[in-house]
Amino acid sequence: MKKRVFSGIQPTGNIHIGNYLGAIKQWVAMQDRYDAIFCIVDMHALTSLPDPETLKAKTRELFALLLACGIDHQKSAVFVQSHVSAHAELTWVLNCLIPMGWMNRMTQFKDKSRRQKEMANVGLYDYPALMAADILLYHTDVVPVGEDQVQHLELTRDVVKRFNSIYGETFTMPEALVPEVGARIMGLDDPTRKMSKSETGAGHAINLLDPPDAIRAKLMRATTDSLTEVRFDPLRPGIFNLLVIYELFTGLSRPEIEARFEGKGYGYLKKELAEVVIEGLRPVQTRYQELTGEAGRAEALIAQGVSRVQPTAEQTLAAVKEKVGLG
Ligand code: ATP
Ligand code: LTN
Repeated sequence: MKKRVFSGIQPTGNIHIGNYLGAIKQWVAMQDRYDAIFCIVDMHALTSLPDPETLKAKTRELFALLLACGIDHQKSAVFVQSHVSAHAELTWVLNCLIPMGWMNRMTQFKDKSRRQKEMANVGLYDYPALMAADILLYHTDVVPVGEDQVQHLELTRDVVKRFNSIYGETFTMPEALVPEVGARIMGLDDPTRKMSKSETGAGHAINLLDPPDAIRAKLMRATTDSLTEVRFDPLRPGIFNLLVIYELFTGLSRPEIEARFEGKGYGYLKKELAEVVIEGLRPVQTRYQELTGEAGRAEALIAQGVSRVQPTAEQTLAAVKEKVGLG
């Protein structure tokens, strides 16, 4: 039997090459070896109270983009979190089991709530419990995530230990899988901060649906330094980031890349990189147009995704309710 992989992505903002290189590409590569489920976590996105129309539109856009990036609907299940109500229901049970002390340690909540103070919502605080429910409903073995999510995975593992020790063996113990290269693509305007969907600066991120001219313009403006040598040097974050993007799009080795740019300036690298990124994204953009161009096609695939995962989610939830005495 293949191991179960589960991961999630929020339908907020525009999907960028950081999401693609750091997450989606890994997911695509995993679908043959694993029994994979990918979830568009719209209930997690609700914690930032997006405009309702935008949330709905972004959920559909992201669904089509995941398929356009190469997630194969025949091999993997892709679905929308809020379409399976077991996620919310299991979250409540987990809420009653998770000590506040565990939640109070979550650095993502501390970071995200700092600016909002008392106005930070309870959903944002409870975000890790919903994430644990996502993972545990499907008996997940492996969870591919970025470094920033490892603490949430640790909490999920603690929940498994606690639940299983109180109520008997119920949940599968999941493991995080953090990619090495590309774990963190940095912002083009500020290479000391990770490329992020919630940063809105025009030159910050390359989005998967950006037209070629926008990609060229953003890369030409990317922040570098005042040196000239093109080398993989982590102490020069701007040029390092551009080289990592080049590496991930071309699959070339670092010595090969350094040899290719020997004696050439930053401008040359940026021009070459723009063409590599444009060519790399072209098939994704073409498939996206095909999928969304046909009325009703994406909606039908969304419904199919739900029907594939719902039975497992409901079975797990029923077992949990039985164990804790609900019903
Ligand atoms: P935000 O920064 O607005 O919270 P995000 O861009 O981090 O959003 P998520 O939906 O939180 O996006 O993450 C989706 C996936 O993309 C996760 O697996 C995450 O680790 C990965 N990811 C996000 N940003 C980057 C990045 N800059 N480099 C590599 N991977 C990233
Ligand atoms: N919190 C994650 C998204 C997410 C997720 C999950 C990832 C929600 N539920 C379950 C893996 C498994 C993020 O912000 N990247």
